[in-house]
Amino acid sequence: MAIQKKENHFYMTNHAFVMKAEGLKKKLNTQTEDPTAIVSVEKDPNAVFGWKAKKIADIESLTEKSYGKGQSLIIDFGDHQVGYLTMKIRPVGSPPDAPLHMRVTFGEMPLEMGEDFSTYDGWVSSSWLQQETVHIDVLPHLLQMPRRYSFRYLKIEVLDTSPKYTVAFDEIYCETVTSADAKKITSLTTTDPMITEIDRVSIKTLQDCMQDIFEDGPKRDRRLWLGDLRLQALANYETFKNYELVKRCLYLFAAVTDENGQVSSNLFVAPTLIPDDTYLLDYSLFFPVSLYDYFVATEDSDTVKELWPTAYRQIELAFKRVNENHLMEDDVSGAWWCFIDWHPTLNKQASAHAVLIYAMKRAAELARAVGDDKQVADLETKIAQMKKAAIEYLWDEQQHCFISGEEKQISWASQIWMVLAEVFDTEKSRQVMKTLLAERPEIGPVTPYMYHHLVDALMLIDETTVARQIMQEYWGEMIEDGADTFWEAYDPQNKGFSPYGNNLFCHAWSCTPTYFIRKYKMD
Ligand code: RAM
Repeated sequence: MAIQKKENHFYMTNHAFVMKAEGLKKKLNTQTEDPTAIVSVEKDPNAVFGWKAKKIADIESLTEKSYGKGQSLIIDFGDHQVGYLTMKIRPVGSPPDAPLHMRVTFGEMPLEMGEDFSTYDGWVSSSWLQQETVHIDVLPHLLQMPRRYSFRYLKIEVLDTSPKYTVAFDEIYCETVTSADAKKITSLTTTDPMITEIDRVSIKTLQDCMQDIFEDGPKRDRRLWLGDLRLQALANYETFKNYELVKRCLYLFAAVTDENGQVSSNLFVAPTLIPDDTYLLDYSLFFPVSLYDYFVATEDSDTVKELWPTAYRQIELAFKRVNENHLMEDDVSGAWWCFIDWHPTLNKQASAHAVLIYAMKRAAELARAVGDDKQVADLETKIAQMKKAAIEYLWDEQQHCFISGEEKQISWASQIWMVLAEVFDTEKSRQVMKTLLAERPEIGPVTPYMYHHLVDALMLIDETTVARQIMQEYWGEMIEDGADTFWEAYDPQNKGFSPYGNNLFCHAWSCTPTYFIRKYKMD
């Protein structure tokens, strides 16, 4: 993937859309969460990330002990939290004759409590690691940390006090924030404990990512990405039903496009609304798809009417890559042109071709809703042409699978997306999935994002039992491996895999089992 710094990144702002999005911003729900235990962490070769936590004392004993130079403690909040931390710190001994100097580390998993952050050498910035050092001049002190953290564990290291005093912690709590309303969740009827647990963890994942916008991850990037938004919105319709938040995010994307009208793959919302200079073909196409899903969930035709031109434009722009044979052109420049999944050697041509068909189908429904018959007809012609091209150029009858790119790569992603695009009828698609699951090509899914599409494809062809089994195995294994919210990346064949050299745990795009469980009454 080539990450380029662009000197001139032009974009256009539709101020009316910005205002509309701002008008939909709501006060976040807050709650105070107390820690549950004092723990220690130790290396464990059997743990996915090499570390495990062990309770060493009840939280009630917190106030009994005081800490001096070189001493530390680890607090467990018992579950994943997103919010602001407060600590009541009291000096013990002589009057403090020097400031308190301490380091505070927040971690979603035990490994972040065990490993030394200074050794981090992944390619995303180390500034995302949640660690601060603070000096406190006057004690006792109520420390209210100004930044928002995403964590379950908290490590406090006393770097120095003075030989004459130590410090004790009388109270530690987290003020959590979310735009999700837990009261909206209805209970499941299942007696299957695994389904109940997968549903609960999915909802918690979604809840912790629902802030002013649908964030991709509450620890990093804390940003609105279209691919993530699409899946979060689907899970949200079945759970929290916060339709306004989806609407807000759709307006935000439509408000800032490049000079051609393309929506960015992701947005910054502070200090002001700014589109990132990364444009991805599939993510832009998920704008019409997300608008369609929103329409199905809400029947809000006013929003569809207003955002339809932006939605249609994404289809038009994607066509710049479609050649005279109605085939999506591959990109051989090495640029990051399309996402699909984080597999490092995945060829994206076939998947991109299929995503465009998938998006056009939804766009045709939107065109129908806004009453534009010409666009409906045009889209339907293009869908038919591209389906034909998929079979002609990307289908290998002998190997019974779709191929992609110059090297005719066979991947899970290509088969899954072609099934989702309904290039074949249900029966033939079923055969494609059967071959896929029997042959298990090497270029497999590496994130819950791709697993979502695998389960989705199986549901589409009514392979409910297999879909349920894969969902249970994949997300269930993550729970067994210690997930209290679902993670950004998880490859059961290569546990601990991370596209960045370090892992981001709680992550939006992994929250969709609750969507499947509730939408398809999998309980
Ligand atoms: C990651 C983000 C996001 C995803 C993109 C493609 O960095 O966390 O979830 O949509 O990449």
